Amino acid sequence: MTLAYIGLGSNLADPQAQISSALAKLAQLENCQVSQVSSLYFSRPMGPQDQPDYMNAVVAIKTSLSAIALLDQLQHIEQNAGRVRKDNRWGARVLDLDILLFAQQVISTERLTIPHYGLKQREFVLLPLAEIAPDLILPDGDNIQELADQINKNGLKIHSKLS
Ligand code: ROI
Repeated sequence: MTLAYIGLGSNLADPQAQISSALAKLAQLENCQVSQVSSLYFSRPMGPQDQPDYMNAVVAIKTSLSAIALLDQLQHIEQNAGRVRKDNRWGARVLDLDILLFAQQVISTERLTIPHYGLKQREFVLLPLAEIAPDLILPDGDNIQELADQINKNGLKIHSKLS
């Protein structure tokens, strides 16, 4: 089994409901077991500011899937939530599910960049990740808690517990 971390984000169509429902779907995936869930956070949009605030969370899963098979499953969940993948790379979205880390693997292909390219620059990823995995060390040797302590929180706040 591989320990992987997944980032969840939404700023459209009832973000809190989107994230809880995505979590339920993750828990139902075959070959996946959700082992830890962060709090649900409010965050300011990164990118264009003329979009609603986001809700973000991070979960740890144990899976026997390969990284690419996991990505297929996550994209399936996104599509069922009504996510349209088009030219809105920095725009509002109903649901975003990103593989942040896949054990200590480093993957760089057309479909996958792991660790996630924005991990170290995004307070809405680092803080929830440090909440559930403070001792985590990235493949490049950086310590999650230290990165989380150093980043500008940009108004990030805990909204509620997820479970
Ligand atoms: N901003 C925040 N706060 N949270 C996100 O999940 C998020 N996702 C994105 C972009 C548009 C970069 N901004 C975000 O994809």
